[in-house]
Amino acid sequence: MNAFVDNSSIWSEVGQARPHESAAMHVAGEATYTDDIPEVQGTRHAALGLSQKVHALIKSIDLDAVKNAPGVIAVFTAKDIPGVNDCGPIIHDDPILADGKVEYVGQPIFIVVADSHDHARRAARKAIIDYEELPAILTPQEAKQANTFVLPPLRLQRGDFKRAIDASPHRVSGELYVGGQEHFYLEGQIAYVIPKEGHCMQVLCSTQHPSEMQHVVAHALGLHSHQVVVECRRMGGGFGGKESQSALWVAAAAICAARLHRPVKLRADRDDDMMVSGKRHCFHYEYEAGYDDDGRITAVKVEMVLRAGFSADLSGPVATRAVCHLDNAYYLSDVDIAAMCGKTNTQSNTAFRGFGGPQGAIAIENIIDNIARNLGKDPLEVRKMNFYGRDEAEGRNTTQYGQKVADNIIHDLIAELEASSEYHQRRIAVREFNNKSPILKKGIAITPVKFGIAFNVTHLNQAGALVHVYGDGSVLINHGGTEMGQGVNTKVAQVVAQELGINLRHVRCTATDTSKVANTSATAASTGADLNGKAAQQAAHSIRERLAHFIAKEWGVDITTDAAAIRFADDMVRSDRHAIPFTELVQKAYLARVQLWSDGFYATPNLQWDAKTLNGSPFSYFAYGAAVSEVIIDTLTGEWKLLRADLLYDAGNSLNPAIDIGQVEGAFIQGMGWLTTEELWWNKEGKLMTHAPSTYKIPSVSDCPDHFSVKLFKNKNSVDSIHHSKAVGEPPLLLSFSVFFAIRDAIASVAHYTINPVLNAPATCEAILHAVESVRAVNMDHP
Ligand code: MTE
Ligand code: LUZ
Ligand code: MOS
Repeated sequence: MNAFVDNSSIWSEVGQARPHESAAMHVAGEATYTDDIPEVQGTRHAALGLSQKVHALIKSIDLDAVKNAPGVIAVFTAKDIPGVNDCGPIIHDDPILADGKVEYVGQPIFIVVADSHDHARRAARKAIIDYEELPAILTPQEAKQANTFVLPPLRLQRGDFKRAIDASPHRVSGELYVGGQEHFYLEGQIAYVIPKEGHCMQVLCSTQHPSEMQHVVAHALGLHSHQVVVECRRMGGGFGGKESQSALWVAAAAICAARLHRPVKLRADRDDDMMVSGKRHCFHYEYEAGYDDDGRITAVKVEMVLRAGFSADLSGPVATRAVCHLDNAYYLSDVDIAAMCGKTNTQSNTAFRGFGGPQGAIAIENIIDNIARNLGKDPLEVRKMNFYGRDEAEGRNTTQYGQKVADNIIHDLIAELEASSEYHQRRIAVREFNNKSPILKKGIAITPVKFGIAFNVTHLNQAGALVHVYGDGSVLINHGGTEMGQGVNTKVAQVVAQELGINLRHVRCTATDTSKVANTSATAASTGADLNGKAAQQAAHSIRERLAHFIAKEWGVDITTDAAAIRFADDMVRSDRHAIPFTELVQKAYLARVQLWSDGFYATPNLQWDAKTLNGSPFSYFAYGAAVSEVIIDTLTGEWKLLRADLLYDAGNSLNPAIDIGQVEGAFIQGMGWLTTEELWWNKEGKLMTHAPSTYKIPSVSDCPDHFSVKLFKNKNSVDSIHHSKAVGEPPLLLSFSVFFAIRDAIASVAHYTINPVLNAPATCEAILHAVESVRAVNMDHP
């Protein structure tokens, strides 16, 4: 292939603030989700029968009442699965249907198929199951106590923690608990499976990982991968919850379809979805850190235990990312970090926006917040002091896992935000307000983000694409990424339009389809546009090359010496002396039998990781950001409000600033929900009681602050990412730390900032009130 020709000086589809490719269809209700696909005649509907016990042996299952319920066609249990009873993504410890034993309330035991969704759901409740109950473990702390883990513990040490802590002038130690989070995608889990000739299966489903769904169905049915086609047009949100955990629903529907030779749809209603599926891991931390008089950290030890749930799922890579994000934006010289995946009798926790990164980074932010208050300093000052160095000469540029921080822009980014948000003036104003206001108290905090981009499992960093140019000049792209609202299709289409020098309106992306691009990775780790953008660019580049060679010959232009002699821009193709509309060139090329479609492939270069020693350079680059949040709390009720938020995010050369700003806003508000109002609560019997919006409170539009400023930092990715952009999907979720620490700042004002409030996440109104009262009590004891 010839050298890459950059046409960005004459054409710019990339970098434009284009609306999401489906925006008009979204608002018109025209966009097709899995449940909107017209049903094939004879379609049956499935529902899952769920465990009522948290941990028990199944003595007997009486399904007579289920079978005799109105509309019921069949009932299937584990023994009816034609292939392997497993849907685990890495370790095979995830039964599709419980076999002899249940390990959480909500675990599927059987599938009932009926003539309607309603009949299936009603029938599913009629089973009589005899259990022999076993002792259960619900919290990560209990799991650690009992020494029960789903995977071996991880430990990363650098330097000499013991020596460093002994030599530290000051120390801080304590515990922290940060709760989990329900994904609350608007579209629940769903799968629609249609049997085809030769035992083949067509699977239409809502998933971030069509290739994994293909494997799961093949294994469960004893088929080859080439007999299973998985298609996903779009999701109504995934947020990590449809990376591995769409598998159960897909497998269950496929088992029914195979056994009945009928199309079967399984659509989870909200309560079942929340009872069955895994969530963000909650974390419990024990920490000890040393620091000097200025607040510079000299030693850190953190032991994290996460609630994995009953099986491994993605807990291993989540724990690894937590370990690799404990540093956030800070250089930590001597560290001892441990992460343990506690096995609990709860839903199997999974990927959720940030994938352990937020849980790792919040631990160090909490330590820094404590250090600042202990020293009576502005936490921003302590944060800055601990940042990675600007350049290698300072010797403060290597992460605890050995990767060089080569492009550290956090100093400049924070400086810009500090100025534009008037942080210092407002911090003074907050303190003045608090002096005069006995009941309502304000708080402010500024927090940074550094987030590693790439799957931390190296081989997953690959993608493929297929680009077709049709005779009329219109372009159709199929790539391995999936659309969940994040705009990957818009961005990939912009990349292809850029490459071919044509208007975006001529380019469209199809549904993701395992029969078009094979062996794809999940759309996850924020790499969707990075990976699939590069693959599609390569495919489009091949087509452009062929067209350029063809027309150069026609025109008698020599492109072997000057690759830029043929230029693609503005729906035209030009040389110094000729011009032809792109469409006309395509027609000419077709008649001359030039191949007008191409594949493309991309594998992220320069990644290296040793999973045993937790050492290497697992990330392609780092994305940065920072946020300032100002809150007000009511010290009599614990109620609070976010008054103002100023966000600055480094999207590199943004592929689409409109979409990126939307991603930053959404991630921030989603993170704020995680750290404040969203509380998962299991009762003593181990039943999740917060399994509907009535009891589980996600943020609403009215929770957005009146003053909400979201800006992109002017930067260009120093590595050769797609058009030097940076990923945006997950990292801005960590910007919500500023809300949590602003609340903590407001609480601390009650004792004139002399006491570190004990505050876990989520900081619900109750938790805030409790923390205020505890701080007041301590203040009274030691005036
Ligand atoms: N944005 C929307 N609207 N819906 C989603 O489900 N998922 C997030 C993020 N932004 C999500 C989203 C998560 S968890 C990831 S990993 C990325 O999008 C995945 O897409 P990308 O890699 O194309 O950014
Ligand atoms: N690693 C990662 C992963 O960093 N993010 C992910 O989403 C992921 N998923 C599966 C395996 N490793
Ligand atoms: Mo996102 S948690 O990597 O799907």
